[in-house]
Formats: sequence, structure tokens, C-alpha cells
Amino acid sequence: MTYYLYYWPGIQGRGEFVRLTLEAGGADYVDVGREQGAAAVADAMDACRPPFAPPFLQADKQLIGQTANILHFLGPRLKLSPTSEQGRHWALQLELTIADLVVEAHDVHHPISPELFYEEQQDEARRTAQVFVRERLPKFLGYFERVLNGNGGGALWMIGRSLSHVDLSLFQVLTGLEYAFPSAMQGLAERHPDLMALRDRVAGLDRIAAYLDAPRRIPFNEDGIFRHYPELDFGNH
Ligand SMILES: N[C@@H](CCC(=O)N[C@@H](CS)C(=O)NCC(=O)O)C(=O)O
Repeated sequence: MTYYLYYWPGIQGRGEFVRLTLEAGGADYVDVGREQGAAAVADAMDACRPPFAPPFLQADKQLIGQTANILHFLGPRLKLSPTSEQGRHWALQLELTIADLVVEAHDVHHPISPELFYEEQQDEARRTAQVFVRERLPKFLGYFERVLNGNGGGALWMIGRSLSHVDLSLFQVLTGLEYAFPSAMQGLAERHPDLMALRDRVAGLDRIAAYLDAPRRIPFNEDGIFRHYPELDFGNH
């Protein structure tokens, strides 16, 4: 079947978490925002069970919003999730925790509100960035490394012995954090070698490597969630 991904064009954003799972699963999909523009994304939100915000996915007549929920839906269809109900809820729990980290990474440059420009909240952003880099980031990365090490599957993947959407999402969040906070992440990468090895393993998967090389993987930029503002990268301070 063909899936329709709705997300804003021009940034990776949260749409990228869905793209990675679609790509790794070899799914046939249309990236509606990239092909038809932002207006087509906005128009599609006028639905009977509307999403609050992109990304959302159309599968037949179903419209599914919330990134973690979309991945929970796609996982079994693309063979990228555990098969048991218990396993799928563990995967969902991890995706929701990744979503929490994504919100905090975003709020570093928009601590007051996403409705204001970065330039209007720069002082607050600097304070938020210090606490994020020194306290929150190590706490999240430490948690994910602990989960990986605690997996009985030889610690190759986050859950069991197979690749899941959780591994793909962790790849994306780690890559985004390295783009946004290169200096902070350098020190943290040394302290979380298994997580970084997981990131490399995902990048080396045939379908993901091909996707990362393709023009449809657009670069991170300062309109997205992970933004590199050197003044917020407190690693060397
Ligand atoms: N919790 C939602 C957040 C969705 C979200 O914040 N989407 C952003 C783009 S990445 C957006 O367009 N937000 C519009 C708004 O919050 O008004 C998810 O994980 O999918």
C-alpha cells in the first residue's frame, strides 16, 4: 500500500522520525509536503479526526497523528517492532521518552514559546541551554544507554534481537543533538560508547545508508528542531 506522510517541507523536523521508519521498512510513501507544499499539509488537517499538528500519516482512510503513535502504528506493518503486545508497549514507551527529549531539545532555542522568534527569547535560551546540556542531556543519554545495556539481546538493538523503530528514532535524535550541540555531544559521546555504536549501526543499514545519501534526506538547518547556535553549545564552557 502507499502511505501519505504529511509534514512541513524544508526541515527534517519530527517528520524525519516517520521517514526513517518508512525508509527502513521499504515502504512506498508520498511525502506530501515536499511534493505539494505546506498548503496541502495544512488543508489535510481539516479532517474528521484531525491531528493537532504534523507529522501525520494517511493509511487508506485512517489519519494518524503524534509521532510516537504513528511509529506504533507502522511498526508491525513494516516489521519494525516487537511482535508481542508487551513488547510493542515497551517500544511505545521508549518512543514517548524520545519525544520528551525532542521537546526539550527544541525548547532550548524556544524556551518561552514556539510562537516567538529565537531572537526574542535569546537570554532565556542561554539559561535553558546550560541546564539542558549539563543536566538533562546526560540524564536522557544515560537512561538510553542503560536500557540498551540491559537488553538481553546482546545489546545490538534497543529491544530484543531485531531492529525496531526505536533504534531508528534514537539514531535521529543522536544525530540531531550532534548537529545542534557538537561540543557538548563530543564529551557525552565518549561516556556513552554503546549508544554511539548503535547510532553507527543504524547509519550502516543498507536502506538507511542509501536514504542518507539521497537528496530527499535534507540537511539539518536553523528552521528545524535541532538548531546549531554556537552560543547555546555549552560543551566547552
Ligand atoms: N507531540 C507531537 C508534536 C507535533 C508538533 O509539535 N509538530 C510541530 C512541527 S515538528 C508543529 O507543526 N507544531 C505546530 C504547533 O504546535 O502549533 C508529535 O510528537 O508529533
